[in-house]
Amino acid sequence: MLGTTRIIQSSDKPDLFSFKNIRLDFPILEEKVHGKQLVYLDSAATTQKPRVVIDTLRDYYEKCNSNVHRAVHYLGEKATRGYESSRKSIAQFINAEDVREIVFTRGTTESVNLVASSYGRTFLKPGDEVLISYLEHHSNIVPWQIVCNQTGAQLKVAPINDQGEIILEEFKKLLSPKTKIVSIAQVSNALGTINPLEKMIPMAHDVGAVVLVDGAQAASHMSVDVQKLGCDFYAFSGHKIYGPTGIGVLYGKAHLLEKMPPYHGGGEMILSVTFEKTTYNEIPYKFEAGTPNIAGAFGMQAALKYVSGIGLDNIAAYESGLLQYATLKLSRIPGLKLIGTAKNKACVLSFTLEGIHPHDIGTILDREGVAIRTGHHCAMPVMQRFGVPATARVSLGIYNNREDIDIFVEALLKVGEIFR
Ligand code: 7TS
Repeated sequence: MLGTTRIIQSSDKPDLFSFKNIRLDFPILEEKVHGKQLVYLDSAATTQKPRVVIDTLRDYYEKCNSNVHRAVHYLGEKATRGYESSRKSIAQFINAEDVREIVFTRGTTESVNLVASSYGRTFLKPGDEVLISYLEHHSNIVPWQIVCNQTGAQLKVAPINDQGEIILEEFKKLLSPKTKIVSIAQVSNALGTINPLEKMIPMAHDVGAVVLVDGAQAASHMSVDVQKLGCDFYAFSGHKIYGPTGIGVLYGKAHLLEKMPPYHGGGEMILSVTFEKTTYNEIPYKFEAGTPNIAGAFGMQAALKYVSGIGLDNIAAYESGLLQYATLKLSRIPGLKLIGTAKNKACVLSFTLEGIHPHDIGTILDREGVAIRTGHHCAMPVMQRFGVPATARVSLGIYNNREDIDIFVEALLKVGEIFR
């Protein structure tokens, strides 16, 4: 159900979706902040939730709440059916070949840690290498540092250019038969760069490495087809795709998941337990110890249905127009420097304003009702690469429009006036 959104039909663009009414699906956008209408420009941190997701969560607790995979009673079966139906929707959403390839996690961070701990600790040995890039979020850096320390493998980092793009020749040079794992974001959260995975994944496979894609910032902005990408693992979070917090996904090719040991031990992930020997459950349950976030899985399914109803290609086209508009408006502001000007970018605008600390920008904008993020965006190496301690970051979602950008730019001009 798409709430109040509407499809407009016109002869030349038959299926173009109207984004005009989408914001009406998001109750939080009615909120006033310091007496001003909220303008939410922090969707890279977390997206707001459409009513259909909120209603699904309430319905779940009012009509369905029960534990999964264990009870024969009505509610237990209903909860299990819904939970597994969500898994199926996720498999379809990213075009996984097999529903068993979808592991529920708490989010991207847990998905990366799962692969680093389980696959990494099992298969990495001294002399092996793990390759990441300068663009990565801390959650795609630190788990690899931990596992490298534990196994004696070495962490290699592909550099980026002044536009914030991975330098492909350098990436290629760092690949060798020693490279066992390549882990790369599809979209950078700090800069918005969309990485050319269609080139990078085959290069990594050529040397025999497995590839994990951190899709945290990608899945809500573009259609994802894991079979077409050819990645071995793909991680994303429910809360960044208009779904609830505390639920996420690890996609893994079945033959890899099958040879990986469990990540957590406990209930659900076993077939039989004696003190002498435990037999593990099949994939994906082997990786889902304990009571999972059942309501989250229901909410995530609702969110995926919602964005699929709009169409990921429509979303990508709409947001690309917004990004162009915002980039043009920001380029006219004196003293403003965009950090991250890749040719291929998603809806993220990181910037500095000469002589003004990003936190001051964020605080003053907040008084105007405009929510942006300031800081290092959990991507400190990116800040170091560009020689700044922090940036101000605007990140857009499907509910944003040109008016939001106009209000933001006007508020930003006020910041300039206050400080100059
Ligand atoms: N990878 C990327 C590229 C991210 O942007 C984030 C979160 C994560 C991983 C971790 O996702 P989580 O859902 O497990 O927390 N990024 C941000 C951000 O840009 N601002 O707040 C969180």
